[in-house]
Amino acid sequence: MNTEFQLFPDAASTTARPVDQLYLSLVAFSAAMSIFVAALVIYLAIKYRRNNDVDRTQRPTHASTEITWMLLSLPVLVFIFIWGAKVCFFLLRSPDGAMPITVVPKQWMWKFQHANGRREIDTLHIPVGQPVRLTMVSQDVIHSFFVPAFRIKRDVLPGRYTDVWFEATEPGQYRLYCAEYCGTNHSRMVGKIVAMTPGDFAAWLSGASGDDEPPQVAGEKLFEQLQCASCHRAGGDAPARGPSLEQIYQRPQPLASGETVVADDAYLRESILRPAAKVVAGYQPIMPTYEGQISEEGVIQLLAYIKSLGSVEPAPPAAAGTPTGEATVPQGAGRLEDQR
Ligand SMILES: [Cu+2]
Repeated sequence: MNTEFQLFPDAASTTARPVDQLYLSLVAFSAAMSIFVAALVIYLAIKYRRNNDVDRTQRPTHASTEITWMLLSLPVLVFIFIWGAKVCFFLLRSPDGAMPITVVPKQWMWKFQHANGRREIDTLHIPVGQPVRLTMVSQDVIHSFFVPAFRIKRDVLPGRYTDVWFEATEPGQYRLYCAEYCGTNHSRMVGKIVAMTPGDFAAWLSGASGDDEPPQVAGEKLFEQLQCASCHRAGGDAPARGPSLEQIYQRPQPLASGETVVADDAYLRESILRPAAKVVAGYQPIMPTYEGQISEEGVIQLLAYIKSLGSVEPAPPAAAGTPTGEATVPQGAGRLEDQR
């Protein structure tokens, strides 16, 4: 972390280069255009000033001037659009196998949890050379996760999961900011990212304390404590009052409304907090709401437990030969482990 003045922040992630190239090219292009237009204005103003003896008979029409400008600028702007879209998709799509970390900020701190349960506040340790994917949801108002050295910024919203990924390239410490005004101490909602070599990171991660339960273990306890199993038990003799949660993750669910919804994080979260919103076909809307009774971290733990009960992988793109929408081989328990 460099405290002296820098025109540009460090460039310490794989996203920094493409973002900088695009940004600096746009700045250079805009500067060149501004200088060109300004120079033209000055030149023509002097040349065609009143009483100057010049040929004024060849006046271009407005239409021809505008069509020329459009034809000249169109390819340039389309080129910039395609370039920008490429960088945008690169930033939005996290690579497979990215290391999962959950982020639940609140006024005014950043709370992180690693897949093995290790928790941190306002400091996030990560390995260099490995993509990291943050799943984020706010406990209160809108915050924004901003690491200038990585050139990433993503809003963190209450009530909705957002994610962001990055891959650090240089060990070191980098500033983390909240980039959305979130109340009195917003300006103090800062932290740091500590990028470590993979060896150092593995050693650091294994230093989890006794309180740092893996989310799926904490989730299973919460599941029992809230007595979810009394309706959502697997098997059993009497017909269950709620659908079984075995291998439910990413499985298409037929709804009472006739629609079908994939049981992803957003759907499972909604079904815990607002069970009546999307009731599975064949069941009564009798589940009570858990809104206000479970924290966002609790919901994430429950989701981790539900995922550990197995999942169906989302259907691969059509090119893979599997018809879209058809579920593929269920993954055994421990999907979280697989992702590590
Ligand atoms: Cu904030």
